[in-house]
Amino acid sequence: MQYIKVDHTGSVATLTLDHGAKRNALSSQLVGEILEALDNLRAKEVRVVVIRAAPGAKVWSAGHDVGELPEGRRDPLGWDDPLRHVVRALETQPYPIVAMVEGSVWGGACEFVLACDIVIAAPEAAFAATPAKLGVPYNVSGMLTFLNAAPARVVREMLFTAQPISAVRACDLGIINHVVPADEIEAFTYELADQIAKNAPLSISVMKEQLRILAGAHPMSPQGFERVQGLRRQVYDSEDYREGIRAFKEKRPPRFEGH
Ligand code: YXS
Repeated sequence: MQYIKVDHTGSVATLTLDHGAKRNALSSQLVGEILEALDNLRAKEVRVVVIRAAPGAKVWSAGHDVGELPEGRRDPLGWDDPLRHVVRALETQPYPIVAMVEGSVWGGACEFVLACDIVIAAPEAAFAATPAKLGVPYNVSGMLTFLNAAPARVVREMLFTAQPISAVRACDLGIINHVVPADEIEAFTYELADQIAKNAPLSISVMKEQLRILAGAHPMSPQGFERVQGLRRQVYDSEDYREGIRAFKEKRPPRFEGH
């Protein structure tokens, strides 16, 4: 494993995102390593997995690897996109996943964190949902992840402003579970993980799956889905989408024209 570290003591395991040079961007390689690690841990009858960045990281994850986004004419967040794979994997593991967040969380990494079962953050952490900053049309199941984690009005503010919200505000709103000082967050996180690990794993894994199924039980008519997909295609076929990607790569502010 080049971009993550896996530690496993007893029935609690830890995945540490460790690609600081790219701010733990969710590249296909980093995501592939996470998926492989989660599969291996399932076989080892782990009962809780903690996902964190390297101690003291200023950036937990910079989100989707922008370099791997298509430059137009293709859905950037289709079923087989790495971000979609890892969100589905987090939601379907038969054990709780606890995100321990130090540092800032950007774009698709916000969804990654919100797809975890429990989120514990240091006060300095912040969460920025940034599709609008790049001109990306977020996808339907991804929007549902946000709507299942936060009040719709807050989701709108996060998505429309693309500005970070603090861990304290996210906790006040019930979007994350706890804010714990950085020098106490490890002890707090593993004490909570141990509490989970002592309980009945079968009961917990079935309740997790029940909650996943219920959270996804939002009727959307075939016409509604097709309309959404048609609208999203207008976005990823737009000049603004291409400009957003180009501006990121050229390290300059984008100039969006609305088409
Ligand atoms: O220039 P080098 O080669 O050293 O690489 C730089 C950055 O290009 C790279 N990097 C990334 N590469 C690919 N994808 C990324 N998301 C990404 N973020 C960063 O990492 C190296 C160090 O970055 P640098 O110098 O900017 O670090 P910093 O400490 O000054 O600033 C850290 C950040 C996170 C504030 C800054 O890197 C940043 O704003 N990154 C982009 C955050 C973002 O907008 N993420 C959304 C990605 S798109 C996504 O998640 C979804 C598709 S969506 O848009 O729908 O939400």
